[in-house]
Amino acid sequence: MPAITYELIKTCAQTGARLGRVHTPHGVIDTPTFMPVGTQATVKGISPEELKSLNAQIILSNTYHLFVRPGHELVRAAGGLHKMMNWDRPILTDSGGFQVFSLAQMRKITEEGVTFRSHLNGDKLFLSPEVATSVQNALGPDIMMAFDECPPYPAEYAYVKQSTERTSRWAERCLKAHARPHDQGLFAIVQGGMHKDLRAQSAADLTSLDFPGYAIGGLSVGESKEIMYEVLDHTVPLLPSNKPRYLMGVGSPDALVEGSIRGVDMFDCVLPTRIARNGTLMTSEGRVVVKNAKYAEDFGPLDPKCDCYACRNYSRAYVRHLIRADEMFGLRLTTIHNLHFLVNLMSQVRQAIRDDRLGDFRDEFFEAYGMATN
Ligand code: PRF
Ligand code: ZN
Repeated sequence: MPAITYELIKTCAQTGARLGRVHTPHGVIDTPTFMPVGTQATVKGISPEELKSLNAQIILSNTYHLFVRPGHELVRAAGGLHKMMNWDRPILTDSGGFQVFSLAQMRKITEEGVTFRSHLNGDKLFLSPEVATSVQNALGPDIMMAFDECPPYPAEYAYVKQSTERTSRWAERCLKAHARPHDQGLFAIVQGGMHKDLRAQSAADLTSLDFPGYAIGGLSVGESKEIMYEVLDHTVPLLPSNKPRYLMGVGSPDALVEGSIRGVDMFDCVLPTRIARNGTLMTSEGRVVVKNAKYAEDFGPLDPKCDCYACRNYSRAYVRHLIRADEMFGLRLTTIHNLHFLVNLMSQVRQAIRDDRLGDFRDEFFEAYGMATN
């Protein structure tokens, strides 16, 4: 048995959405799913018990960050990521192939890999398909990602073409370097920018190799939502239907629904946790900037339709006060609420697929949430 398998339960008759399960060494993930991001082996401010009580089934962490600090050998010595952070449900790690391009300084890309300086102390470091794979073997997530390059947007066609071809060669090197295929699944990442022929070539290259799952990278990098959905419409059908499909770095509520409709099974994004830390809530009525003066005497819950720990116990007025007074509990409450909002949204999406009415659900949801606001 491979470490990761996908079980299709049903397809929504109204859309193309898939209801399924991803089986991992640390348990089952109901899909479509949203994965909270714990970049540095912690979802900022939230304990594993709290993540469980808001029904998170899998979290994401980052090779780049853990490689730079505290180092993968330290995580290995601690018994792996699950043990070190006391999280016994599935974990996925990104490969560093995105963060090294967005965070590191003085990058130099060659066929061999990427030389860069740490964003923390300027140390000279090197990541390659082999290094990113062995680092992820040491960290021990259930799902690890191939080392890729996410080209910037916009970029010249010729650049995207050579970068995408290199990402395919790198994926093959990751597969060869992977030392734990029996208990860790390695997913490939389809690139190709906004170009349909390059997406098709990338998908053909990668699906000719036997990965247990496929991600779509290189989206949500500054293009419009229309372009992103067009590329998704074109790319998802090129992926095998018996493997999970993961849309990387996408997590606005409307994109979770639109992505699910197009057949995506997994999503991750820092958006809910990042905006929570600047005092913004995702609610059933759209975004609420709870820091604003108009909530000073609002003694209702953060979201009237939510039953999370924060909404059951605390008011907008109290949370606004905590944030203005720089009390960390305020940011913990907004983070708990926003994560619950997206995890719960995906559970509603799964129910709508079960009921063959995800198209209707989308219309109702956008009507209440406001599509343009994210
Ligand atoms: N590649 C990797 N991680 C990613 C992306 C990618 O293209 C994206 C793009 N939205 C987010 N995270 N490895
Ligand atoms: Zn809530």
